[in-house]
Amino acid sequence: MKKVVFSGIQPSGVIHIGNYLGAIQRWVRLQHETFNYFCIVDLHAITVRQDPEALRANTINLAKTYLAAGLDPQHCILFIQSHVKEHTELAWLLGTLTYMGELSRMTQFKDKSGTKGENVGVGLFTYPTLMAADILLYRTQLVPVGEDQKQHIELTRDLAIRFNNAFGETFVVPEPLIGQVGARIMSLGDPTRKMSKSDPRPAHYIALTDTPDVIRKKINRAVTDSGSEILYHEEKPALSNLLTIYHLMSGIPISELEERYRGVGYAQFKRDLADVIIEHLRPFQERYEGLDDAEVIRILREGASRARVVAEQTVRQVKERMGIVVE
Ligand code: ATP
Ligand code: LTN
Repeated sequence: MKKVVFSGIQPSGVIHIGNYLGAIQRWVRLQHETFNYFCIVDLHAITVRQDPEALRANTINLAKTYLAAGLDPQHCILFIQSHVKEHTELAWLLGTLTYMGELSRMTQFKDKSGTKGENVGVGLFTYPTLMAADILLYRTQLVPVGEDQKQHIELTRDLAIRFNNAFGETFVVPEPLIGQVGARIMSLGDPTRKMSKSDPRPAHYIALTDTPDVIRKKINRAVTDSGSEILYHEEKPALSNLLTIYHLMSGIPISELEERYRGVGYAQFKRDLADVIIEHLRPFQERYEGLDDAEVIRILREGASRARVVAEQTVRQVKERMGIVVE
């Protein structure tokens, strides 16, 4: 039996190489060995204010990104979270078992609520119960994500165990699947912060749809560390990040890259890195441009109808176990 995989990305902006290297590229490699659900989590995206037109466009573009990156609808159920209403329903049911203390400790909540004080949206706070619902609806065993999501998966596990203890064995307890390298690609402008879609400074990330010119400019302006050696080292966070990107886009081991660029200046290194990224993204960009909206929407509808069958069963079982009279 193939293991069940679930993962998702928010349509909250343009997809960058951090999302790709930390998540999508790994999903593509995994898809033939597992049974997969890859979701566009629009209900998570609206926990931060979205412009409606932009949200609509980002949702379709994210679906195109999944397809152009190589996710195959023959092997993956691709769908939009809001198309399967059981996600919100299970989120409510799980919310009744979640502690305020647990949610207050979530790093992402602390980061995103920042300076908003009393005016922070409730959705940002309960975000992890919706994510737990996403995962638990499908009897998911593996959740391939970047490092930043580890804490949310820990909470999902705790909720599954808590529910099972209270109401009887119902949920599968999922495991995170986080890469050794690339699980945390850093911002090009500040190597102490992760590359993020909602960063208002586009120069800090490389979008998968950036043109070769833009990629060259962004890499050229990427911050570096003091000194001139090109080494992967904790005291060189900027260079370590650029070497990681180079390695994952070219397949060349980091040690070999260090060797190759010994005594060579940053300028040459950056030129080569930009070329590697441009070449790696070229086939992706060609496929992306060739995708037809109507066909993409058809794939998403079909995905939702397949996902719904499983989601409905899970919610029914959960309600029965909790003593809710089902229709
Ligand atoms: P936002 O800025 O809107 O919060 P994001 O860029 O952090 O968005 P998400 O939609 O939250 O992206 O994440 C989608 C997937 O990409 C998740 O699996 C997440 O762990 C992964 N991911 C996000 N940023 C990075 C990064 N910098 N490096 C590696 N993986 C990442
Ligand atoms: N919170 C995740 C996106 C997400 C997700 C999920 C990832 C929502 N539901 C379920 C894996 C499994 C993020 O990347 N910000």
